[in-house]
Amino acid sequence: MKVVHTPLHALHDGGMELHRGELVPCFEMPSRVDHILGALTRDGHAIQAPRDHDDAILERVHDPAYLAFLRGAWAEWRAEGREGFMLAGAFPARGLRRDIVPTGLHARLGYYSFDAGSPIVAGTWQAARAAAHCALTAADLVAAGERSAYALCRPPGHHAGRSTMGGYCFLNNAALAAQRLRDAGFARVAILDVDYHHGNGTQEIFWERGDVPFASIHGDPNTEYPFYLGHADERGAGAGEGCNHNFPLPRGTTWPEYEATLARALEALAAHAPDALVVSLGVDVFEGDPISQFKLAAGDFRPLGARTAALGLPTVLVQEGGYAVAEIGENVASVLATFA
Ligand code: Q9C
Ligand code: ZN
Repeated sequence: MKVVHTPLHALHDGGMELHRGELVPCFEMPSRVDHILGALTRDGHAIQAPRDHDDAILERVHDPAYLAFLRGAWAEWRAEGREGFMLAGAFPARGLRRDIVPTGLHARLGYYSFDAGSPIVAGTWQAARAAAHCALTAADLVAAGERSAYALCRPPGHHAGRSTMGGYCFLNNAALAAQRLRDAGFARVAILDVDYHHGNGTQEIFWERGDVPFASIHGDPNTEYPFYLGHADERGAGAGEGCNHNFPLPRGTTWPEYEATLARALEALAAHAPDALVVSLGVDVFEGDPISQFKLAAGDFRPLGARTAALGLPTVLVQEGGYAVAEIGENVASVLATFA
């Protein structure tokens, strides 16, 4: 399978995140990519660089003012004499105004964030932009006739909404890939999100659209991040009514339960008769993941991939989470092997 990768991801190295009341080193770290690249190179996949895209293409999915904020945030931070990393500390929750985009930098940081776990550093914009280019390039490869392609995206993307960052995500790589496939002529593009965490950003972006059905299998938001979206009763609205499919599962879920749910998710997507598929491939469902609570074994990633590949659709796989760094390469390689 063709793999799209660039070393520019390493420009984003977040530093610290607020994790349950404690500042800890970021789980989402550059070495994740080294392990994935190592395993995929060993397996003989062809690695290629992304094509550079104009920033205007990002506006197919994201709010221009949000993009301008991300692009300039670090320079503004430095102009205030600050260093280190940017983390939001206040958010426009219930009872507070969201109709005014504030002028101050820290006010805007909170306005555009939904958590305090996604630091912005000097290279964040460049890295996020490069990750988006990986996803767009993988979509272009599939549009040009490849059966499948894999975008080694970092930072990840599925928590990023139209104008919201969070969950280590800034630009929604999977949403950009899906939109790119739509723009290339695929009439309906399904998105399957198997990351442990609900793909709240992707759901939000396509909520009112009938052309990009979305299914997500994830930890129950009652106890699992991102907490405030991802329940089974969220079905989409307007033209997208009935096109959103959430499958929350309890902590401790193992393969038999997961497999049955995956079958239901794939069936739900197939009912929309999609012409192409985007997979938000988080491997944080692995039992050794340090921040997630499902119990899939390393050997479960092959059948996970095989069931998904059996849909028989042109497929773009986009890397999302996975924080058991030593095992992440093997787990991703197992999924990709089934698409070959
Ligand atoms: N600060 C993805 O897997 N952090 N994002 C939870 C610890 C957020 C995971 C609390 C986890 C986000 C792409
Ligand atoms: Zn995740």
